[in-house]
Parts: sequence; structure tokens; C-alpha cells
Amino acid sequence: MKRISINRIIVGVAATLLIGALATSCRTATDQSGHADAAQAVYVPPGSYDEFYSFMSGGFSGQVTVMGLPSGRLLKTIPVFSQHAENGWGYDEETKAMLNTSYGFVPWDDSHHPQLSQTNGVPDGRWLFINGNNTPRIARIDLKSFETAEIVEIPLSAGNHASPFITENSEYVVAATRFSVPIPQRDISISEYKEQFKGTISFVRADRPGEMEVAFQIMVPGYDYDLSTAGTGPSHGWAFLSTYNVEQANTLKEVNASQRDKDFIAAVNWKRAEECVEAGNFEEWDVTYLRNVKPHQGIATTTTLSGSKMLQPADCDGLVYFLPTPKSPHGVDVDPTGEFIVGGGKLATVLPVHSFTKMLKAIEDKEFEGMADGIPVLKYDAIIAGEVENAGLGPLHTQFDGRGSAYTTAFLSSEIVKWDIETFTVVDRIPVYYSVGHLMIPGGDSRQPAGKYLVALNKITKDRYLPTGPELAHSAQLIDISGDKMKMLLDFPTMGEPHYAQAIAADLVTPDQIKIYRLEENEHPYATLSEADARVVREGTDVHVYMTSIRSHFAPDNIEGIRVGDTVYFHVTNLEQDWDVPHGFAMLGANASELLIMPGDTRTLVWKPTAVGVYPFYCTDFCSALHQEMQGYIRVSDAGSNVPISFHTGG
Ligand SMILES: [Cu+2]
Repeated sequence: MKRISINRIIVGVAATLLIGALATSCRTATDQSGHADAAQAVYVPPGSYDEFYSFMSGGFSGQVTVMGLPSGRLLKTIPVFSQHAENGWGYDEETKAMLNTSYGFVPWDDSHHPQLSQTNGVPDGRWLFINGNNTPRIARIDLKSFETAEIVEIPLSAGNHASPFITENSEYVVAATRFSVPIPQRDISISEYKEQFKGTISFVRADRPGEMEVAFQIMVPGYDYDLSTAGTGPSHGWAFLSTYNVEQANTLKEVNASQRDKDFIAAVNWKRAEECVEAGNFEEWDVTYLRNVKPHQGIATTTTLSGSKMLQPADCDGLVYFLPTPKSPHGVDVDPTGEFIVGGGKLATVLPVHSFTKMLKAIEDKEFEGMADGIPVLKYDAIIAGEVENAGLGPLHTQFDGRGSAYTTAFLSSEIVKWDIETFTVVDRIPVYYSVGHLMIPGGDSRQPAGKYLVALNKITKDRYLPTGPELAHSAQLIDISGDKMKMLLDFPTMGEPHYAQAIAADLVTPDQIKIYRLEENEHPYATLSEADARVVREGTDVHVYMTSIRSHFAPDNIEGIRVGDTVYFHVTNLEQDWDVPHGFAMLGANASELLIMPGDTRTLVWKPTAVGVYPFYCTDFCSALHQEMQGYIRVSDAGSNVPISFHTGG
């Protein structure tokens, strides 16, 4: 095994800093004269569309934001793993169940890695997946409606970071534990980490809408599994996952998990896994986990799924191999040809590029340097295609332009480094502000990168925008990669920490957009499809208000006969059938968000009046010239009152 000496690190650091400094000073001069060109390049005239949709992880907001490229304009926040007051996600009765987990109702999570569905290794614009990092889950967003349609839990996992990375035809989204834990969970001492803690790699069936489930899981050693990517072309059928902490430290990991020169990239042959599952070569684990599904115009439901097919590498030969990779690798990325597997070692001075062809040969020739928990560790020299020197300090993630170049982020030296995939030599570098994590080229992790723009997703903002107190928006930067030299075009703020992003040509998404929900397709059990059907129905202490909204009134609008102690359900159906005419609904004293109801849809707000009086409700979304008149009253009487139910429908 090649050892990286301290001297080599110091030389590498010095060289990188020198080159970085030179690049910075040259770049500053270029930038000053190039501002007009840059402005032209990102200018989208009023009334025009952006060329790309960019889907940005919302980080600790738990959501996804949609931004146009090249403008950097925020187009929409798609709520996923967190309640969202803007449109009632997770507050109204239709979407609450989407946040159900086996840990109960979880109103917040941390979302990291958006991933577009693919066909033949190319993003197809059908769905976007994203992981819930803290409470392990994967969500599927329907790009016809830009709404979260499905969320499935990952059982036997802790910290779903290496997720969700998609296989070439969206067969699976791949996930893995960041934190190894006792599997199954049990009450044992943390000092038993090395012997008892394990990781799992999960393959979640992704190509059947509404039926996402864990197809099988693989028990792996108790390392930290960080990121993953699927093979493509010749390497289709394989998935690659980066690991750190092969030291299996359980305390002070920043020191104790950084001892060894190399950690591993786990290469998983998932076609082989399918064979072992087919042959019954797995353990049936008794677990339960939840799947939540939200139909268009309907109420989200939660289903409890049970059982996991657990594969043990020792019982399924050829399933997993470890590729030694310096040093605490974070990102793992496969190039568009499917041949090269790039590992970004956070503490490494070179960027190792493994060869898939050499990997297969090393497996065939049994070029193993040892075994780890029954998993063969391949010899580094037998699988390495090349090492990129001076690839920046703290290399993390790599994307590709489809023209033979790769782009790697360097966190410590705050730069994007462009290198040639044939020669493994650096050909350009550009500073970014500051401390870049992920980067994204539209299609840059697929077989067909668009190769025009690169977005740097930066961890630290500092002085890039007007100060807003201690808390600053995170920062993305748009870089033109169409020429030989990278060119900085634009800074734009992001919502939450931008862990990763995906982008796709707008033309692939816009033709299928749903503009309204059709009333005749509304099968919501509490829908009111015409004003004539608007009514108030008492069932014991539950009162159901079947309400309609259309410019510019609600039906019914004046409701009496409600009592303290009742639970009132406002089921509001928006009768509009025009694009972009939502109505809102807010009720004085309601201990929930307002509703925002799209044309043809039904949403429900629950209200428990606690005091007698007359309470107004109103439309919260300015919908017409007479929007302010869109209001009504509810009379609440005391618990023993005989005031009968009555209401007006305007007729
Ligand atoms: Cu309105």
C-alpha cells in the first residue's frame, strides 16, 4: 500500500495554496472587467423563463427549493420533511400523515441530497427523491405537481446520509447508515462499538409510485457510510458508497477516526444481491416501518410495512468489495462513461480515481490485501487508474461536464478544481466564497451532463451579502463552464444549507405540469363539488363544514349552532378551474395553520372553539378585487346551548 508521508502532505499543501493564491489574484482582475458579460449571461428578461430548473436541498429546513438557472431566482419551496406554514403542509388534515414516522409525528427533519429519477442513466424529469437525514426516510416528489407524493422510512438505519442515490433506470434509490448502531437496536454499552455496532446499506424500490419499499438490506461493518452513487453504462448493476471511520472509533472521532491512511469505498454488486434474494439467501428480519402516500386531491395515508430481507456478505459471495481510498473519503462519484470512480478524501492530498475495469480484474484475480468482516479488501495499486495531484485541500465532491473534464470541490482551499479525466491533471481552478461542499452541474452525475453551468454550494457565507445579524443565508455561486476557463457569474442565497442539488432542462419538466386539479376527479370524501352541496353536518360533538370557495365568497358563510367543546372540521373545496387561483382559509383562534387550497382541491382545517362568541373567517390569498369581502362568521354558543345548526349559502 502506498503511504502518504507528512512531507508529501506539506508539499501538496504549499503547492496548492500557491496555485490557489495565484489563481485568486488573476481571477480578481478578470472578474472586474467581466462583470458586464457575467450579468448578460445570467439575465433572464422579465416574462422569460429560465433554462433549467434547479432543485436545491433545503438542508436543516427539511425542504427542497426550486430555483431557476441561470437567474438564481427562487421559484418555489417544496415542503417535504417539515411543516410549512406557507401552504399548510403538515398542518392540514390532508398532509399531516406525511410526517408520520415510527417515532411518532416528526414536524422537522434535515434534508440533504436531491436526486432526479433517471432512464438509461439520464434524468427524465418524472420525480425527485430526497433523504430525511435524521429520521431515516426517502421522499418522492412528483414533478408534475411539484408536491411530495410519498415518504418511506428506512428501518435498521441511523443517520440516512448516503441517500438517496439512484440506479440507472430508477430501479432503486440507495441509502446507508451514517452512524453505525447496534442492529437490531438493544441496550448495550457504547464501549462495545467495535464488536457490536453495524451499518446497513438499503436498496429502496423506487420505480413504482406509491409503492416505495425496502427491497433488501446489506449488513456491513460498523463504519460511517457517507455518500453513495450508482454505476452507469458498464458499471450499471453496481453501487459505490464512501466510508470513513474504518478505525471503528466511538469517541472523539475527529482524531480517532482519522488514524488510517485509507478508508474504503464499498462497491456493492446489487445485481448479485438480487440473485441472492431470489435464491432465498437472506435473513428475514422482523422490523416495521412506515410509508406515507399523498394522492393528488386526497388525504395522505400511512401504511405499516413489515420485514426486511437482510443480506449478509458472508452468505452471498461477490456482493461487496472494499476499495481502499485515502483518507476519510466523503464524496464518491462515477464519471459519465461509468469507468471511473472518484473518491474525495477530506484529508487526502491526492484525488484517487479508481478504474471499474481494473476493479473487476482485481476481483477476478483475487488481488486482495485482506478481509474486513468477511468482505474482501482489494489492493489499492490493482484498482487505481490515477491520482490527481494538486486537486485542492479537502477535496469533497466531483461532477462531470461530459466533455472529458471533471470538477472537484476543495473545502479547505475554497475552490473548484477542473481536471482532465484522461490525464488526471489539473487544467483550471477558480476560488469560491467560501468553503464549498457539494457542487452541481445539470446532469453532472449522469450519462449526459449539460456541461454549461456549475453551481458551487458553499458552507460559509460571511461577507457575500448585506449582513442580517448573526444568521446569514447560505450561498450558492453560478459558474460558467462552457469554455476552457471557468468564469464566475453569480452569487445567490439559498434556503437552508444547500447540501446538494440537481438541475434539469426546463423543457423536460414543463410540458407535463398540472395547472389545476379537475373537480370531476376530486374523490376526497369531504369534497363539496358545487355550492348547492355546501352544508354543515353535526355528528355528536364533531361538526363537518362542507365548504366551497370561489371568487369572491365562501359557502356557507354564516354558521350558527356551534358549541364550546365541539371539534369543527372545515373541509374547503376550491371550485376554481383556472391556473393560479388558489384560495386561502383562516379562522380566528384556530390553533393550526391557515389553509391554501389549489383549484379543484380540498383541504381541511380543524378548529376547537374554547369560548363563546362570534368569530370571523376569511380568505388569506388575495384572489380578486373583492378578496377583502371574502369572509364569513361563526357563532359559538355554550356547551349546553340549543341553538340549532344554521348557515347561509347565499342562494
Ligand atoms: Cu380568495
